[in-house]
Parts: sequence; structure tokens; C-alpha cells
Amino acid sequence: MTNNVHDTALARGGFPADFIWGTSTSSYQIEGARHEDGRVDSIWDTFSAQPGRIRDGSSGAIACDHYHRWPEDLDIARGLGTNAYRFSIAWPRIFGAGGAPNTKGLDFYDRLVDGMLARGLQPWPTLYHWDLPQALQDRGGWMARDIVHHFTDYVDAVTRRLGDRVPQWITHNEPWCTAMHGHMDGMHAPGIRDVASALQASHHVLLSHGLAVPVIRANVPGARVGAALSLHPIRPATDSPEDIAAANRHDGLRNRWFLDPLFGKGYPRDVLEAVRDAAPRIEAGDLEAIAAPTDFTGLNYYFPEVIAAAPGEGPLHARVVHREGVERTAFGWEVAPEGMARLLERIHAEYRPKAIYVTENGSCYDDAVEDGQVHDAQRTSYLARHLAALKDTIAQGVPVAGYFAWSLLDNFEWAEGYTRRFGLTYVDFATQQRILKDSGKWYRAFLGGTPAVSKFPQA
Ligand code: IFM
Repeated sequence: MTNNVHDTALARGGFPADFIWGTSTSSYQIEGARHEDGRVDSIWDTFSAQPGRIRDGSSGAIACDHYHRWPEDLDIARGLGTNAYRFSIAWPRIFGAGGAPNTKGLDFYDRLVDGMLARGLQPWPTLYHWDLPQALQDRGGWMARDIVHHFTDYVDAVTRRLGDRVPQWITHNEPWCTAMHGHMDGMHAPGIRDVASALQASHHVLLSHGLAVPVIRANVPGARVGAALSLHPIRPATDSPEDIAAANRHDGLRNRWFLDPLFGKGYPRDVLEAVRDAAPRIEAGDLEAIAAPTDFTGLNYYFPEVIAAAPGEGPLHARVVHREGVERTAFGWEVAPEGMARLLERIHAEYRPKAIYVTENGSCYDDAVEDGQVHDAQRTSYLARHLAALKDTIAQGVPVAGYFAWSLLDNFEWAEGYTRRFGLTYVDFATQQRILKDSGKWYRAFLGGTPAVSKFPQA
């Protein structure tokens, strides 16, 4: 596959005219300004201060300093030729444990949204991308049922303030990660390792999504609401009945545990049977609330998984098989554009969402600056091949309406700190200089953008 946009049949014009083209980021990963304008600590501030939690001992306290540099960053997004920008709102800038919303926090997102609109970028906010106020964690966080009401209060405040300019809303980013990395394997904040806690947290995340949908609709006329899910195509390692059953169980918890209740099918019975005593407490009406009709499903796609039976391993007696000889990113994630196509086809065939947006897709490589440039040919190839797969999938009739590349900027990659770069833009974290990588230039050529020169007053 060539990396040159001009040598391929791949061009923006080959996609629907009203297609949404964007990049994606999240608050804790880029904003910094930890204590500015009334922001309180989040679980990630606490977690990253604990020794051994973050690979390079870093935190998001400064990150890309986007809180101060957002005009430059939005100029980059506009210069790429994108027509949308996905970002997340930091709950700890709006509320701690309750009380009145923090006006200065809301003001920041007000300015940010106006900055997007001025640049022709549709704002695509995510309401929860993992930065829970620590004060709410101290009350049990996602494991405590009360969290769902705190979430809807927060959603109410934000959508009242921004809803006059923002019709599209993403409730949660990757509920699997919130629940499982946060509470089962402990790799993410709050760092708990307990299956029952993870499943209870997952139920409360889903319930908070379902209860937020009518709040958003009440505050935002014509709102379009959905959740962004991290999903994976899953295959058994062999044709053995044991591996096939293990792959099904793994698929159950990775994918169906979230898709099924969101689409009114309840929690998958095979997973409930597998986890037995660890199953979440579900109250009357919860499943109906979770299945509140939505307008789209967001897919965050990164890699497929191959699964083998592993008696005694984890709650599902299954393990991920590391296959040799396949292409991988620097993170070790298998590169498989056809996996994204398979997933999109499956979501459409089995769940029939009104629309699907690829809300994240991207790759991490060990980028280096050479003479002021970053020649990230592998990321360009990754991007081009995923877009080619996407184009074919749309041609097959799957209603994909948008694509957001992860990420606009290199940023704080959670437990990996700053050791993993996913950006189309290189960030020198010592100087905060931004350099558009070759992949960003490729995306710009593909989209027909023009190099970023600010036409806007800087904040
Ligand atoms: O950086 C993350 C993002 O916050 C959620 N989706 C996956 C990305 C890469 O790991």
C-alpha cells in the first residue's frame, strides 16, 4: 500500500459529501492546568502520584498545556481540513462532590466551543473520558449507585450551558476501560483489582449513560446522543470447542456486555453465568433506562484479539494469544484494518444503530524529530489503510457517518505516561512546540486542508 494520497484511489471525495472528519482528544490527556480556575483533583491526579502506576512517573498536570494553548491547537485541527473536533469535558473543572457548578470551568468550555465554531469545526464533546472527581471516588466512585445522579447533575449543568451550540453529545468514552482497567486489572485509576467491583462499576456507567440521555434531550433541542465503545473483533486461536467457547466468553465481556444492554437485549446470559457471584446488582427499571434510544454508536477501534481457553485464568478462563509474525504498532497492538471493517459490519448487522461514527482510531510509534520534521511513515500507512477499509465498508451499505483520528496531539497516554505517541502532531513536552508529523500532512492532503495559519484572535 502506498502512502501517497495522490497515488491511490483513496480521497475525501470517495466518501459521502456530508461525512464528518475529525480528530479526537481528551481533557486529562492534553489540558494540564491542574489547579486552574477552580479545577479539583481527579482520580488520575491521585493515581499518577502513586509510585509505580505510570511507566515514566509522569502525570497530566501539564500535559500539552492545551488549557492555555487551545487556539493554536484548534488552528492545527482547522488546518488539517477537518470539519469536526472530538474533545472531552473535565468533570473536575465543573463539580467536585456536588454544590454549584464552577462557572470558570464552564467558561473554559464555552470559549473552546466558540473557538471550534469560528474555525468551522463541529464540537463533539465527550462527557466522561475517565477523569472522575476524586471527591466522588472517595464516596465509592463508579462502584456506588449514587454516582449515576452525580453524573446526571453534571451532564445537566454542561448541556444547559453548551447545548445552544452543541447538538451532538457522547456520554461515555470506552466504558470497558472505565470498568475493567479501573476496577478489574487495576491498570487505570482508581487502580482496583476486583471482578465484582468492575462489573458493578460497568453497570453504573451504563446506567448513568441511559439516565443522561433524556437529560441531554431535555436541554438540547434536536440533540444527537450516543456512547463511544472500545470494541474488538475476536477469533478463537484454533477450531477446538474449548477455544471457540473461550473466544465467545471473551467476546461477551469485551463487546456484548456493553452493546447488548445498550440495544435493549440485557446483559449476555453466557457472561452472567461465567461470572456468577460477581454479577452486578441490577434494580427494576435499570435495563430499560440503559436502553434509552440513541442516535449513533461511537466505535473506538484499535486491534483484534485471538483467544485460547485457559482454565483457571481470570473470570472467563480465557487468554489473549500473542501471534508471531503479524504487523504491530510500538504498543504491540496488531495492525488489522480489516478488523475494523468486520466490526463495523457486525455492529450494523446485529444492533442496527441509526449511524456509526469511528470516534477513535490511531497508532503509536516511536517518533523522532529530524531537521524539524517527523517522518512517521508507519502511522501514515496505518491511517491510509484504515480509511481504505472504511471506504469499502461504507460502499457495502454500513451507515458510517464520520471518522475521528486519535489523536490530534501526542499526549499523556494514561499508565504509559508520555512514552507512547499517538498524535498526528508531535508535541515536544519540554517546550510545548507542536510539529505536524508526515501523517498529519498526509491527512491534510487527503482532506484538502491548508496549512494552519491563525486567522483568529488568540486567547
Ligand atoms: O489514549 C487512549 C484514549 O484515551 C482512549 N482510547 C484509546 C487511546 C489509545 O490508547
